[in-house]
Amino acid sequence: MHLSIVEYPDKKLREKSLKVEQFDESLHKLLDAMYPLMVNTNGIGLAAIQVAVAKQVLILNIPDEYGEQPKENLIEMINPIIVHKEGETVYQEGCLSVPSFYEDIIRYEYVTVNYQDRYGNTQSIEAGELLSIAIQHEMDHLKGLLFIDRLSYSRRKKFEKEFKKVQKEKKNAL
Ligand code: QAP
Ligand code: CO
Repeated sequence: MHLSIVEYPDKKLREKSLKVEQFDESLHKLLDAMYPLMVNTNGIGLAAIQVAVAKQVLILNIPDEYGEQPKENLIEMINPIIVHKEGETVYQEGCLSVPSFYEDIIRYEYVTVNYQDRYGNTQSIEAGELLSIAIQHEMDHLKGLLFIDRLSYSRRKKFEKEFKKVQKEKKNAL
């Protein structure tokens, strides 16, 4: 299965992802193809819509205390729902679909998420720190939202201006 990252401003990223009903081989093939793509592009989280598949599927691999991302730490979430949220935190987020841009985003500090694994079994996780932020960022993708949508009006304007400038520079370099 060949996958590539859909980048902003592609409208595909605005699609709402559909609930997964079939926990079959095609789901497993998708998950198995998303993992190497995420690792090879230096990602810590990836939603299926970022590879043009509008399904409620996301993967997370938060670096450990040594900055490593062993596959044992991979979390695969299907049909996630936030059932509890608490506190507020700010983190400078990036996104594989908005390469080279980083912005401070406000999120819940802790979340409890119910989801299904690749076999359709119900799971629950209580997350804090970077995992909590990553879950919320990836779940936004399932709703067609990007982290830049959470910027204030003036910060967003500034982002769009910078984005246009970088696009122009990239075009001129060709
Ligand atoms: C979402 O983001 C996230 O611009 C995952 O050039 C962000 O993996 C979760 C990346 C912040 C928690 C906190 C971005 C790689 C990776 C880039 C990513 C880039 C190369 C972003
Ligand atoms: Co993202």
